[in-house]
Amino acid sequence: MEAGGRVSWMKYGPVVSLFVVLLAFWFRSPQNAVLDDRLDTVLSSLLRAEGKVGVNNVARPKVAVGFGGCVDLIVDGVSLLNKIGLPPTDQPLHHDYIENEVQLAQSFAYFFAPGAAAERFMLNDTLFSELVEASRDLPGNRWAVGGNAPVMAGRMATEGCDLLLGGSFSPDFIDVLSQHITVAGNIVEEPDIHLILEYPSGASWGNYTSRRANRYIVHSDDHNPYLDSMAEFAKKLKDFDPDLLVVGGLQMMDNFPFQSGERDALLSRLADLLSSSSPQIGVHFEMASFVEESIMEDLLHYVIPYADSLGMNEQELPNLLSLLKGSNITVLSDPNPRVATVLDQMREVYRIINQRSKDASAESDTNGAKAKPLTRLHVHTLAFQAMIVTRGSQWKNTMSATAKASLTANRHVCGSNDIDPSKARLIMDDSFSVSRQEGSQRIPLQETRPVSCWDEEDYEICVAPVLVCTEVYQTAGGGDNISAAGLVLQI
Ligand SMILES: *[C@@H]1O[C@H](CO)[C@@H](O)[C@H](O)[C@H]1NC(C)=O
Ligand SMILES: *[C@@H]1O[C@H](CO)[C@@H](O)[C@H](O)[C@H]1NC(C)=O
Ligand SMILES: *[C@@H]1O[C@H](CO)[C@@H](O)[C@H](O)[C@H]1NC(C)=O
Ligand SMILES: CC(=O)N[C@H]1CO[C@H](CO)[C@@H](O)[C@@H]1O
Repeated sequence: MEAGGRVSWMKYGPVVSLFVVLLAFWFRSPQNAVLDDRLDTVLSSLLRAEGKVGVNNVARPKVAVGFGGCVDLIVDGVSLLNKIGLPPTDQPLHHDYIENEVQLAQSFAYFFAPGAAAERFMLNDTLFSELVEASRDLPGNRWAVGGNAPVMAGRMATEGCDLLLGGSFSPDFIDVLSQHITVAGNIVEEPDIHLILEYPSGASWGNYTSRRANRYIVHSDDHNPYLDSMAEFAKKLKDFDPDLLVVGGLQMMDNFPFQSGERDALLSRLADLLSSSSPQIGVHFEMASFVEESIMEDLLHYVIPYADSLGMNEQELPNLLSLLKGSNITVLSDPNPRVATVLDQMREVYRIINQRSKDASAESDTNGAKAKPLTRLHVHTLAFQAMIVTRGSQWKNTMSATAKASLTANRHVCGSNDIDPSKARLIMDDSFSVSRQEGSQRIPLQETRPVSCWDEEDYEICVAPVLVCTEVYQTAGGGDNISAAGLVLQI
């Protein structure tokens, strides 16, 4: 009986397979098939848009990037908290900096549930060391080169640029950097470590479930807050003669216990460096998670006036705007904002900064330091990339740069250069409104031309959907990779 049974199965095998295949087709809803086709078309169209222009590989563009860097220790956030036996708190709370375990639990819970990116200084060395020790032998942990400046430099080196990187690193750290990166700074024995608590979408910690994948970062730096590579960097800058100067990593100064007047002096030196660079050299400033109001005020005074270009995420944009409008900083904003909301905020930031720059030039044309107009604003969100670029400014290829930024978002988060459409999802709507103002135009998302660009006032706006990665490898460093990838096509 048994043998006969097997024979008949073998005989009917092909028929059964065919039946299974048909069944699969039957169950694959037409809606899913349409979605898959749509995703494939968006992907191939984005790749085409990205490939329209290349980086000049013969005369490699030269980019100087500061400041600092660290070694990232990347772990699963919930596993780490469980390992150190930190119970979920019933009180999610915002803290400017972290002093003890209870504050860590409250602060983590505050950002974990909405899935918002956050980064906090840990004032308690003992607790920080304990967390690092616990992370060292946590299964699945990873070490990586971290910090805004090294990550942006790394991405730009990969894309075909030569780099001058301002930071004080250990010899081991320098060894793993690309050969196209020259370091300007001091040699230090122990690099600063940043602890990256990653979590996927839908992760749970106690009663909390994360609404999207993201990370919570804690650091307790000794070197980075002092921008101690700045003097070396400034010295080498002239000979290096860059096409673009990029500044990031200043959030390491946020809530750091400086002596009085110390931070001011550092930022004032940075302002001198930026304002004394040749006006033809574009300056890009990459924002980050700032919570200390006074340092944000300092940025408005010492850094932003000398930047031609700004890069930031959906949390940092409303924070900056709120401050520009004279209100308090915003600690937590919608992690999945609509296109119209983001564009309105971008227009306002662009308008206010340019107004301030005009006012400043009118006032102080006698004594040196000229404020520059803002000519480029790039906002990266989970669902889409958006750029505002002044018409006739030095920034080229905005459409392709927006496409490249969007593709880089998927590549980084999925951890693979080749984009697999089966691990991607479009979460941007089928069409978006260009503003929240009533009667605003709606722009349909066209699969064959996914990057929408149009003119307004004195600038062009481009918006590209992101093929959101569904199998997250890493979110930390995403903004830096994305911003850097967008910049390389625009120099
Ligand atoms: C989790 O939720 C339950 C029921 O809503 C509640 O009794 C409990 O106190 C909560 N625990 C925490 C840690 O918030
Ligand atoms: C710092 O952390 C350690 C270890 O968690 C803790 O014992 C100590 O009380 C903390 N210090 C402060 C000032 O909270
Ligand atoms: C805004 O900041 C001021 C000064 O730090 C503070 O007193 C006030 O409570 C804050 N307002 C809000 C709404 O957070
Ligand atoms: C996907 C991707 O390219 N991610 C990169 C982001 O930047 C760091 C530093 O340059 C790289 O190591 C990652 O591979």
